[in-house]
Amino acid sequence: MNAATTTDEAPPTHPRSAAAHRSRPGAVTERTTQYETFAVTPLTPHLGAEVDRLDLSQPLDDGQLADLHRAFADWSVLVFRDQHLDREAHKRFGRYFGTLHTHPMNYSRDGDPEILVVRTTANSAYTAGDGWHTDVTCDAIPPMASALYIRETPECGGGDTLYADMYLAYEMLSEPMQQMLEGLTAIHDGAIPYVGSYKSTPPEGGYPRNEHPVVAVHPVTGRKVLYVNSGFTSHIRGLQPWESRSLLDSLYRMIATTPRLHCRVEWRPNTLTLWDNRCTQHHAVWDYYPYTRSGERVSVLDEAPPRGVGD
Ligand SMILES: O=C(O)CCC(=O)C(=O)O
Repeated sequence: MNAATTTDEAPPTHPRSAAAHRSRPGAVTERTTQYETFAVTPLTPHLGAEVDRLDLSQPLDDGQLADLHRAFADWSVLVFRDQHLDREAHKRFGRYFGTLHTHPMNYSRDGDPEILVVRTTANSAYTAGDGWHTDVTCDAIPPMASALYIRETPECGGGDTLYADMYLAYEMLSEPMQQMLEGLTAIHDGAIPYVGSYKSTPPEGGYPRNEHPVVAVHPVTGRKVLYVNSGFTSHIRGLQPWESRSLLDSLYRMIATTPRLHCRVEWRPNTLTLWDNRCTQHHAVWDYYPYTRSGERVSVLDEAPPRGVGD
């Protein structure tokens, strides 16, 4: 078999035709997308957008909320600049999407259980999220969204967050691979990051450990997503350990090394970024040692566990 034959037989590298791409829900056809009450400027045509002129220090009205939910479904990652938020305003924003989540590592900490402090200094042993992951997928019902408000950025630059589009990751797989993964479930184990990476002492009974479909269906858009992540997923149920390891490692490598899947949020002080944990992964880049980056996160509980194809 020569190289040309191999290429001819391979499935297309882009999962959609240009026409299908442009006609999908929420597709970008212009540089700025106008909703009724605000405009957004995309970071890429498929993932991430900056929202223009929405002041989150004030309660939003019904029209703004409808647009916010629409834009969230369209872009998965929304960036709001120049926000001046106290904790109550930050939490009010989170509650537009549901009940606030308590992070499993907050069980032993003083302070507000709904607020996760994200602060890295020259004395930090690690920075939270410095690897590809989706938030807290070890929970039986993982948080559907997180909203991180960064007040302080490193004075010499760096500290961006990368996001990856899990709709597109699924769509870029070949059909036989999609079909195989759709029948599988995987175990997500909180001990991997919280004990393994962060050296935290687990609560009585240990950190949560739960099983979720490898391909999930987004409850709002109905689109399929690849739902395993290197932060939490330990193995795929029912496979030999070596089969599970090599399959997960291949998927993780694809997610980490395919820039087409990614968008990058460059933080400025007083930026809030909201992301959809049901269809994205993210990676906080710790490239700013010994400088300080600091903020707080709220996350929002989903209403139901991730749903598999055919559930
Ligand atoms: O600091 C960041 O940009 C993100 C931190 C993180 O990974 C998280 O909050 O889940």
